[in-house]
Amino acid sequence: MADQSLDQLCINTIRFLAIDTVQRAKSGHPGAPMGQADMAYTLWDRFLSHNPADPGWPNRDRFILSPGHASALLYTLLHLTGYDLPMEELKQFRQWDSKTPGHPEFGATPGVEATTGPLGQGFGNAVGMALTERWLASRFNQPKHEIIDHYTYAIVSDGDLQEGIASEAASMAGTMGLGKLIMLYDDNGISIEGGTDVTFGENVAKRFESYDWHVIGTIDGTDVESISSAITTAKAETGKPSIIICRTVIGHGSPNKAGKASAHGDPLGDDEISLTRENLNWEFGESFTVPKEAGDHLGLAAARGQAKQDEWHAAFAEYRKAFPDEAQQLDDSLSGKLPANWEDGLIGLFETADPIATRSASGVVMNAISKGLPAFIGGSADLAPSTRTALDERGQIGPGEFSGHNLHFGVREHAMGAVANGMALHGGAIPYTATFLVFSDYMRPSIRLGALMGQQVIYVFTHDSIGVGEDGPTHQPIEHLMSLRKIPGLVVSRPADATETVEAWRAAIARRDGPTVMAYTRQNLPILDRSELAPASGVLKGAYTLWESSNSPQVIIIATGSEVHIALESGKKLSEEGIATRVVSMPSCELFDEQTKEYRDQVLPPSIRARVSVEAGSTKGWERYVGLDGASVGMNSYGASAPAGILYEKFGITAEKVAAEARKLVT
Ligand SMILES: Cc1ncc(C[n+]2csc(CCOP(=O)(O)OP(=O)(O)O)c2C)c(N)n1
Ligand SMILES: [Mg+2]
Repeated sequence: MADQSLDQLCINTIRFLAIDTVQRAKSGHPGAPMGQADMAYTLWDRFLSHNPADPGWPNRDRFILSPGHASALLYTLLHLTGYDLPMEELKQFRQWDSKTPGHPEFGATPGVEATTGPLGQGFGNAVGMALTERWLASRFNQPKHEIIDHYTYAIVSDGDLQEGIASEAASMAGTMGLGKLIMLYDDNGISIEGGTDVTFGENVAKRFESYDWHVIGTIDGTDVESISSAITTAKAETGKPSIIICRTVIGHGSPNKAGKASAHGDPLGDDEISLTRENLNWEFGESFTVPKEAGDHLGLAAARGQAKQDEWHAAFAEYRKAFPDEAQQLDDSLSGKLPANWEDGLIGLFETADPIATRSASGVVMNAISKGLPAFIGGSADLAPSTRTALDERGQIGPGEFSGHNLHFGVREHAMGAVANGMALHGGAIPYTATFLVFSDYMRPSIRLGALMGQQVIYVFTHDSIGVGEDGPTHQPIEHLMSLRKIPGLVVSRPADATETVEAWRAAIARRDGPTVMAYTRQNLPILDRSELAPASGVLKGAYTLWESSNSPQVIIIATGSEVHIALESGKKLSEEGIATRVVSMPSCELFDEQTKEYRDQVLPPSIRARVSVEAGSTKGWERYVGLDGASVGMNSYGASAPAGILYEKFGITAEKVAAEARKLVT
């Protein structure tokens, strides 16, 4: 009995701290934390293996709060269990420079495992984390040495489950049998517009059963013992992911707002807080009160976590004795250190002169990288034969089988993006994804979050222009390159041939603190003859002078990817006509923008204003490099279904057109 009342005291401590946090900020979401407090407390108090003193400890359980609007709950838990998040930070909720932003942000707060807020993304991240745990476990664990062995827990909400991305990720997780993934569904029947019954009448239990999940509940989401035994049951099922359907009440305890949408996104207000205190027999009139017994009890997490971590370190020391090479490899993967020789396989590739599509060149490079970089893992959304992203000799990952390196995301681009973010966040993996560039739209929200979180995910996008040809405008990207370039923190790379592809990969792997988009052609491209052109290492600087007829050019042609060949042809034509021309290959605007002004001015001297860009995509944005006096050749309409060569002719992306634009600028 005594313990039960201590549980209640702790739960109400969490509940009221979250209420006060939102009230002080005069903005935020109290209702979800109030309803989720019981299940979050039970999970954190009785199950979650974590160390507040070392939030990055590799074998900790992961906890994702997918409805990020409930952030006040997470901050409260972090504060009370002893993370470096003082009460002062709760009082600075949502304020400038605080560690308590409106929605949880990875990197801003110790213990926040993922940036959440866009509903459904956290669900996908959790799947990626659980998958990575299984992958590392199956590669590194040895009999009697379960060195990687943790759970991934998530709270998910009505909104999360309504988002399609959750269905994609759930289907994948169920098929793969991610038995150590456990989700608690905050089934409160309320979202912003009111009762979910107006739009969400499905049977969630049956839905998840059909995904081959282990479904528990509906249980009373306010009953500690029910929640506790449900989590125990979930842990016992090792072959399937579990979802525990927890019936809760949004705004739990508030006499006038409980169960109503009005509890979702507004502070309760002082009067309602008083009524809630009365209603829940909360005897403390001061806001931000932590009763000593509750603080002491929740604070036990610190010693418990440290003991867990110490135990793990001791086990890892034993493992290291028995398996020194594996231990080193695991250490390197988890710490994000690239093996010393990872680039060895890149030497001497593509000495042949046969034309090759950059997608195919990329496939060769990826296989070379894979040999020296065991953390490299990924797959495509059912397009590996087209995107050339299979890692030969690296084995498959599939239902119940996690030791290979080739993932099969299925035709699920959006979940692919979120799962890959989760993999990168987990640590120990450098994930890549793949599909056609035009379908980057289907994963854009996750790409944006990958960039916001500064995660190293490499997005391979092939079929990168109207060069796709006969498949027609549905498959021909137009605005995609330019719109991806507008995502802050994302590097877009579009190499011109096989040799630039090698360097583009080198840059993407070296970029440990952010994602990279790789845009590759379907069609073959000649290999640029480096005996007469500048070396491909210029790619590492984003843009470089590939060729020029004179070192005081009258006109500069800037091109990316497949259009570099067109630029070279027109440059040579112009120089034969007596117009001194420079051709700049610019595979990555972002990497170029990071260079010194001196270098940038060397490649694009400010005094030379006759500039033409050529890229088979939207021209809007090229003004940045060609200036107001320049011209751009590209695509500002949809393409068409026809052979690629015909399309380039018909849409005027030709050496003649580029030369004509250049002539206009210099005469
Ligand atoms: C992708 C996305 N769309 C819309 C929103 C805005 N939004 C925030 S919470 C929410 C729904 C709230 O319902 P639920 O998930 O059940 O949370 P509860 O109200 O129960 O706390 C919406 C639409 C969002 N955060 N993400
Ligand atoms: Mg809800």
